[in-house]
Amino acid sequence: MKLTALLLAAASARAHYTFPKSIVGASTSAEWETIRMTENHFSHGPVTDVSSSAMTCYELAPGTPAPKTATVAAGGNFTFTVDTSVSHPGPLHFYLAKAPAGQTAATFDGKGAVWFKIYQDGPSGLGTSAITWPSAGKPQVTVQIPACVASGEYLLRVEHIALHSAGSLGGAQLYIACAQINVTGGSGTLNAGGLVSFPGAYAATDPGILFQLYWPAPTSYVNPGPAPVKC
Ligand SMILES: *[C@@H]1O[C@H](CO)[C@@H](O)[C@H](O)[C@H]1NC(C)=O
Ligand SMILES: *[C@@H]1O[C@H](CO)[C@@H](O)[C@H](O)[C@H]1NC(C)=O
Ligand SMILES: [Cu+2]
Repeated sequence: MKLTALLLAAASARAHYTFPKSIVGASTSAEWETIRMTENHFSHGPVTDVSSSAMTCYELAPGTPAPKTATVAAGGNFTFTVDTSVSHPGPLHFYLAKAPAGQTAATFDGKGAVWFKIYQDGPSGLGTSAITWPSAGKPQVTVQIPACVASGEYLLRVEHIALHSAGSLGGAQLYIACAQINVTGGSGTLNAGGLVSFPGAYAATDPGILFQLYWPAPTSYVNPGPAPVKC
């Protein structure tokens, strides 16, 4: 009995994931070197309350920055490694928030209406029993930093929403982390428009959060949050 419970706990911990390292060009960081250590760095467990303060960056110790800020060219790619892989089905999102004047990526807490979405994806196989998202099984996830953002320091927030249990309220599992980045060579022409806050941008009843993945086979999926910005 006890052994079964332990094995089940171990199996479910393996099914969860974190985003511990960054890769920019040829440079791979150490774990939690450019990414703020998350509360689930050991358990790998998700955020399930979209109104919780953990929705910002899921930090283990808010106020403690990552040791380094990664430099990335606007228009270039930023990769988060996944420990060990995106093992649940659901959408991948990336958001940026610019550090306000007088602050750096290291000092910025990401609170308030500061975030804009730069990427979201949708599923294939809607209406069938084989709905899949592009990130399924990936050991790393990559986003292109828009060429039109202003140069400067930002928090880059990765969010994967696992939908396998999302058919009941509070069942969606959100896997979140924030990297500290320094964007260089941005044109600064982007008007990001209505910025959103985390927590705040999502409600537990949003159709992309409270979502029945299996039967009857869903024929559409609406990503929560704002539309991604376009250059
Ligand atoms: C940047 O990332 C995108 C999306 O993952 C990928 O398609 C593209 O090949 C990457 N570009 C480079 C130069 O790595
Ligand atoms: C960010 O990049 C700018 C331009 O290259 C540089 O002057 C600045 O020192 C960098 N800041 C950090 C924290 O890396
Ligand atoms: Cu899991």
